[in-house]
Amino acid sequence: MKAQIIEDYGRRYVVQLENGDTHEAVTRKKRIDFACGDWVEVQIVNQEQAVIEHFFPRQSLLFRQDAFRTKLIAANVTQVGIVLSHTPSPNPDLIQRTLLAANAASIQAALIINKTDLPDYEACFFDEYLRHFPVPVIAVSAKNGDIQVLQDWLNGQMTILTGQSGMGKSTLTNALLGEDVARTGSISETLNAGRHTTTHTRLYRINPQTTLIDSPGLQSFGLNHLNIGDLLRYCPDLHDYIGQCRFHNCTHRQEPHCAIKTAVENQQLPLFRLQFLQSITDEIERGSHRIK
Ligand SMILES: Nc1nc2c(ncn2[C@@H]2O[C@H](COP(=O)(O)OP(=O)(O)O)[C@@H](O)[C@H]2O)c(=O)[nH]1
Ligand SMILES: [Mg+2]
Ligand SMILES: [Zn+2]
Repeated sequence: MKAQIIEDYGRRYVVQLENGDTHEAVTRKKRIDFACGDWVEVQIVNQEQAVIEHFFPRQSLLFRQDAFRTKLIAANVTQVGIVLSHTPSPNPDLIQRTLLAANAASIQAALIINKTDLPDYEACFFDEYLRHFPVPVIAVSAKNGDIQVLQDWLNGQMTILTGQSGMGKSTLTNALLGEDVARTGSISETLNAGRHTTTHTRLYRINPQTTLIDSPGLQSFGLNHLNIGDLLRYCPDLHDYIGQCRFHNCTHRQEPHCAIKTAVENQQLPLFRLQFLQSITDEIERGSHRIK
């Protein structure tokens, strides 16, 4: 029987059949290459349980990979919404990694600034930063129900909300669904950080054409699966520099005739993009040495 994975707990899943029934599901032989959003073939065990046999071809796959393992984030999504807020403050490295991974997976992205009800919410975002990326920037307040712009962006799409814990992904999910289904957590003010409350990835249907996936907070986003020579292709703002460095696998550090460094020197490109490229290039290099 065909079903969709609507909850992913790592090794256990919840699947939904086409008639709407849900079952807890496990895989055979400890397979973990399934993700929330996957369409799968299942064998029904009883009213509560099922076994996942295999997945059907995917429209997209968002995943991350550090030196040790690959983690599937979601399958078949058409959009990634990166949720940011004033408190906790956003991590620019994580944002850039998520944007790059989304591009590498041919998934469109937007930056969603939540908590616009907070005073001086704009203060933590340097304008230059938000304006730099050629993606929509959507400002909302889950608390005030000021979410119309986000609703419009989501409509007809299958979207995953990602980002650090405490940004308001689950509160937005509840606001969009009009009911409290996703668990949310309050911010620890002394630590200036959100507590982990969403422990697994879960898919919700907003209307028959619109699907939303809420995910646990991300702290890191490994990009070890990518090739250094492909990185610029996955950054629309850097397309002009493809093939412009002298070395195809330029690490944008010591090499002569580095187009990225020159662009930064000439103030055509912000320094944070060079630093970002250097850091992921180093990381991918370290990963490749380890495997060889
Ligand atoms: N002021 C304000 N607080 C919000 C807003 N959205 C979420 N929060 C709070 O931020 C905290 C973390 O929210 P949560 O949805 O659990 O974040 P998640 O970890 O990204 O899912 C909770 O205390 C929420 O009440 C908002 O629009 N405005
Ligand atoms: Mg959450
Ligand atoms: Zn270079």
